[in-house]
Amino acid sequence: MTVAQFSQETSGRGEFVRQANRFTGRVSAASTSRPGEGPDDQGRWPVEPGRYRLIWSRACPWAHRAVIVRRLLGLDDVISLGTVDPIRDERGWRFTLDSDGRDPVLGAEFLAEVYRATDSEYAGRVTVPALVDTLTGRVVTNDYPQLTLDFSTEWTAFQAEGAPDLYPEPLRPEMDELMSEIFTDVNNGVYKCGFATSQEAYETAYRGLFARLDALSDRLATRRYLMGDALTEADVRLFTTLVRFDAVYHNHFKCNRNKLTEMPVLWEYARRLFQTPGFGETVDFDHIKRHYYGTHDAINPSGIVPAGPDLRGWMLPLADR
Ligand SMILES: N[C@@H](CCC(=O)N[C@@H](CS)C(=O)NCC(=O)O)C(=O)O
Repeated sequence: MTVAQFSQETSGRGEFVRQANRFTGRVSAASTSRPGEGPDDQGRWPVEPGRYRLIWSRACPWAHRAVIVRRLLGLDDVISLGTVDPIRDERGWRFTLDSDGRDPVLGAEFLAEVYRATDSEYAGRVTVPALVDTLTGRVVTNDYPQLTLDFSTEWTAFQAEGAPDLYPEPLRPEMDELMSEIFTDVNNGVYKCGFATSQEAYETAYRGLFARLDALSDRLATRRYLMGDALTEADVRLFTTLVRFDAVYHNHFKCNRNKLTEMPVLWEYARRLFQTPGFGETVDFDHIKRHYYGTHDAINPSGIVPAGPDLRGWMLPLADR
């Protein structure tokens, strides 16, 4: 019998069906709440520098996305950052990287404490990223796709001067469609390959993944970035999967038609992003590898972390373009 990594998120046909995001609060420039207050009557939390804390794992692609966007927009001093240990124990994400094993701002040892303080009935997986209100110690949101768009659109008053517009209004319809395809086939596609418990579900996800990567490669053959000449959130979203591809997904999740290094357009594109400020310095291959290989016991029961691949290629010079 095949054992699912997440049985509650596995369909009768062996497909991985990701849980919904439980907390969907939004910090909004339109909130009528005053500083220090909770959400207004429309559920909007006030934009307030220094108030919210982003909790991430350096291993997690969904959380990594938020950290890159935060950095590109110059919000590092506005929204603080807490980092969990890449290895979860049976109580979930831990703050063991902090000196006394507690997040210095939230005082919690486990992220699960923060989730429980927000919803004592919460029974799903406790996930990163999570944006936490430091005044009440409650989760505002773990809705990772909306979180980063809100960093771009709601926090403009606190962004660095000259910060890029990562979600330009005229491009939104096309970007939304593209990001949805990237989510389904690539970001979540690698998980659907890795966590499938039937051959058919795996092969369907595998075909979808590589067909989409081929299409993205064609698109990028004539453009510097997915939406043209300027970097957008679509690039951030694709990058966090590409940067994990050879180190983890190719082997651990059986996404092995090709390595990223064997797809020339995507490899050049991913390296270009890696070498762009805001990207490479937020990548931690050690955390990435230890997390995936060390915590998915259903698909890697030994917990052995592969020694490879050789990662020096990420800093290879780029083609003139
Ligand atoms: N919030 C989303 C995505 C975020 C997510 O899956 N994060 C992973 C790390 S990459 C996580 O926190 N997993 C905790 C767990 O599996 O217990 C979800 O619930 O599926």
